[in-house]
Amino acid sequence: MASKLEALEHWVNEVAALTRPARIHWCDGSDAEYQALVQQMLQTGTLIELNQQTHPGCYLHRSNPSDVARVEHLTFVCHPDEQDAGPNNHWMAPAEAHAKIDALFDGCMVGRTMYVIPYCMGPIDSPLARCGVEITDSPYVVANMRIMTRMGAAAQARIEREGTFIKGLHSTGELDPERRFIMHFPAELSIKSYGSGYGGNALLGKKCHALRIASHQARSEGWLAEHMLIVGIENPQGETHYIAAAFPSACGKTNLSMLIPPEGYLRDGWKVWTIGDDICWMRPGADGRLYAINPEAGFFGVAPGTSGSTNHNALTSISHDTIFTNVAVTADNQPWWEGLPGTPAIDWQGRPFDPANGPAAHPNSRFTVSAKQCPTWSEMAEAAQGVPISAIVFGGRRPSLLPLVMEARDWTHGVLMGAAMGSETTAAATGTVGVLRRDSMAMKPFCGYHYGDYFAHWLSFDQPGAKLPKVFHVNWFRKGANGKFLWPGFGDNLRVLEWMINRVEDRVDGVETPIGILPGDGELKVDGLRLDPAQLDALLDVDNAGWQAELAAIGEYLQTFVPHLPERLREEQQRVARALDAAD
Ligand code: GTP
Ligand code: SPV
Ligand code: MN
Repeated sequence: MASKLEALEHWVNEVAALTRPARIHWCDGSDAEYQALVQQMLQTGTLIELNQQTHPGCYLHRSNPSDVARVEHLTFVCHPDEQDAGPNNHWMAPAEAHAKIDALFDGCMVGRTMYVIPYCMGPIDSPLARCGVEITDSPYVVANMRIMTRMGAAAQARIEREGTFIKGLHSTGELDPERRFIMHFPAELSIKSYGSGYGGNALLGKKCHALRIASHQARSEGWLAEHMLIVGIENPQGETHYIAAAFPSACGKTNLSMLIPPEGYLRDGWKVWTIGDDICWMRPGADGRLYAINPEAGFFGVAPGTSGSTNHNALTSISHDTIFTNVAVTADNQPWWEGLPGTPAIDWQGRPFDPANGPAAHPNSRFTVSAKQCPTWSEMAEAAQGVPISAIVFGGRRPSLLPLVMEARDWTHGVLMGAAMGSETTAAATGTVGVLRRDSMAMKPFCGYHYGDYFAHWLSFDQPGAKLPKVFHVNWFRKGANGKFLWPGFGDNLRVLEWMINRVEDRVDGVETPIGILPGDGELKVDGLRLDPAQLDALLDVDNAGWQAELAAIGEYLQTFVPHLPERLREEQQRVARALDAAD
């Protein structure tokens, strides 16, 4: 009988014939392989050694200055049916896309090594996990994939058993922005990425596979592939609730997933357990609850703003065996970014630091680190069946209007809250920063199919026997008249999570408003916080006129997904709009 690896071998040969590498290396995922790659990259200058006394096993990579973030305008979903991709994606016909990108791949690996990376997204023995193989000519990608996924022999063995895998082909090419494409072929279960070596453009297991292709598969198979962190909150009684939260890129997922409880909470015995910081795959279990896994094995986290006071757990995680990308360095060769003490000597481009050149670290500079290095990493991240989700949280950067927290009255209202999400753009993608845009479920750059169908898929989980999580919306970023954030954020966000858990457990009532249920008087624990009562009022204020305008804008936005927009969502938007009018 032909080996199930035959399909893989056949594809590798096909790619080699097109790209013509000098040699082919099949990655086994071993420590020795990783060390050899690091040594090779140190020799070629792809990696720079950082201070090994203070940061053992830590290295710096400086990417091409034109290649520092995801490129949404060059990212395509190439489904045979243009309608399937929806207005939320750039679309190209598959034949045209293949022709365009294969012309770039033609001979692109001459003189280079072609790496074959078998990987598994999710615990290797999990029925929710899925495998893929990335072919790349970038040793930096191999090293990052080793940290970010379960990569190597075990994944290859699962592929050999199952015979199915996502095909991802990547080359850094010439790093020419004019010769750069990130293409997805959901009907062929394949990805082709050319001309970028950066994060979500190049580590194909992450956004390309685990979100764009996986969301497509999830729709037809009855599960959800989401841009969400997963965190466990253990109360002093030892009960743990798992929460999944979708915030757009650079809006606080990594921070919330490993938060450190405020002092009083620590004293009382609250604990935080990190399952994932970016991606969540979930499906209904036999008991009707949603069960979630983190398909990743590492964190590709935003460096700037990460400090001992904001995210001590991240700082501890990245004190050793970490790859830094586009950060600055100090005079004694330690990694540095805005928010850390000390001063930068060399900026992210390798120039002596000069404030006239902008920030020392690139605003989208990142660290790549194994999740196991996080002090709050949970063994449950390896659980094959995943963890049961008690609450789903949506949120974004909203300087005004959106309250600190609100709860959806039911699943349909929750789906509307997710669909209506808006956030100011960040440095995680190229383009203008700080403009408000709709980013439904934080999936605007990542949903691999029509948003209208995606909303319908979300609604479809509301079935007899389903024990769905409660849905909430948060906003850590509301500003006061002085332009400063009203809410301290970070560790203190646990106060908001506690209120959610109290709602899940039916221990507090909340207050009904037209936009949802808000914390009632005294329900949000703010003791020990320097927050004057007016500030708390401002955080929880519901501005009726502002919300009427918001609902009208949401209505217009939803209209862009007609005829795929589910009628139930349209009716829900109208229900909330009417409730606001009645309260006027
Ligand atoms: P991606 O990896 O791009 O998906 O981002 P993310 O959602 O994981 O965002 P991350 O946690 O890395 O936070 C991004 C930025 O927001 C950092 O500079 C943080 O310091 C800042 N941030 C995170 N949480 C809070 C918060 O509660 N309040 C405030 N004011 N800033 C926050
Ligand atoms: C994001 O932009 O949401 C990230 C970074 O998590 S990247 O891997 O580049 O997508
Ligand atoms: Mn992300």
